[in-house]
Amino acid sequence: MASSVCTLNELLKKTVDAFKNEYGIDPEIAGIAPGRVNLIGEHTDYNEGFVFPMALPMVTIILGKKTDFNKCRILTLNERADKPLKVEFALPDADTSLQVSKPNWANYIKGVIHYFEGQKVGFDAVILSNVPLGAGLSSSAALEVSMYTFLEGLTDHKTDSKKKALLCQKAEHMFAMVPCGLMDQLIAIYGEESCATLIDCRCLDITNIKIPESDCIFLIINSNVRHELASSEYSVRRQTCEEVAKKLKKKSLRNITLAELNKLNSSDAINDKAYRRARHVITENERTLQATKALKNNSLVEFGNLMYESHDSLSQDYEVSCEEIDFLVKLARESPGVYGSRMTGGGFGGCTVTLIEKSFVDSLIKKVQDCYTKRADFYIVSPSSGARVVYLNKYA
Ligand code: GAF
Repeated sequence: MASSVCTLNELLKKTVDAFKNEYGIDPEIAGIAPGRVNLIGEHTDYNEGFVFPMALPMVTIILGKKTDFNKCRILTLNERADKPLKVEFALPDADTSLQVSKPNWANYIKGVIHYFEGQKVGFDAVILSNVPLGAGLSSSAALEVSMYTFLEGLTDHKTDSKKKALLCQKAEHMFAMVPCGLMDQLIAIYGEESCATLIDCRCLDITNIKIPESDCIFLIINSNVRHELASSEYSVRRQTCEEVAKKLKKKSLRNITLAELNKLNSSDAINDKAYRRARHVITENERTLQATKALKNNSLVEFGNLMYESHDSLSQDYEVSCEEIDFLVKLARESPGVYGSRMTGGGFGGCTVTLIEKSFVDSLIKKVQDCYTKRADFYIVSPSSGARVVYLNKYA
């Protein structure tokens, strides 16, 4: 059976109760932001390319209340910890600034407070999330964007949405030391019910495309593996792409055609690995645009085939998949009712996303449970809304 995602109201209620229990008062404001699943367009965002994600019904909630002290007190009900975790730090003044320190999760929050455009205020808060952590479903951006949204609610300061995404990304670069692209922050803000979102990461054009009604759904399968090299290899991929673009005197791979890349390759100016990395990015951009058109035209067979091609390119050319994820995609590929399947997110573990006819979901789940030797989790997901502020009087 697929895990049922608890409703937003249930999650909010749980977070409100935890806040009252911890601080003995009622919370006033909640900032909410979703995780995401990327349907196609992987490792293209930091190459100024195209991505096509959708926001998930799973969200991170940060709720709380402004205080009169220059202090931030935060309790997180992290699903992986056996007991709630707390952090407390002073707000910076004219002579100090927030410092990166342990625990690491708090650095994402400190980074957002540091870059928040509005007035810095002290607060008490509780965080609760049902976005699976470290599973390639963008739990980090959900944390950053929910924090930023919470601060907007507390201070009545509204930042322009694209700027907000960029500031959250900067928080991740500078405080969590992760050189991520911008897809996750943008979709956490711009996600819309019933739609997947085409993002042009060069000019930040955002187009919500309605997913046509059909007998199919998107099924996420969490491999529950996360290989250690994920973060170091991400930086290496990014650097390789930048080097190839530089060799062709271009700002990014977005401006390079396959013919130009092949010419560079035949002059021996790049090695085979760099060639394959760049080929993935260039072809993935093409696939993403084709997939968007296919979805608009309700051509699910074409969309699914592009998902498979994307996976093969990520696995063979970009080399960011792993044995477990390749196995899950292969199982899906061999199963009836499946249109397409691929890894999603940064890679080296995490999740697959599969486009499948509703009536075949149970049999695929059963097959994975029988054949995959580790524990897998399953989520049937539909596209959901982006970040929002909730005023909590009715939950008090
Ligand atoms: C991670 C990054 F955070 C994104 O910016 C993106 O590059 C993705 O990996 C790969 O497409 O989620």
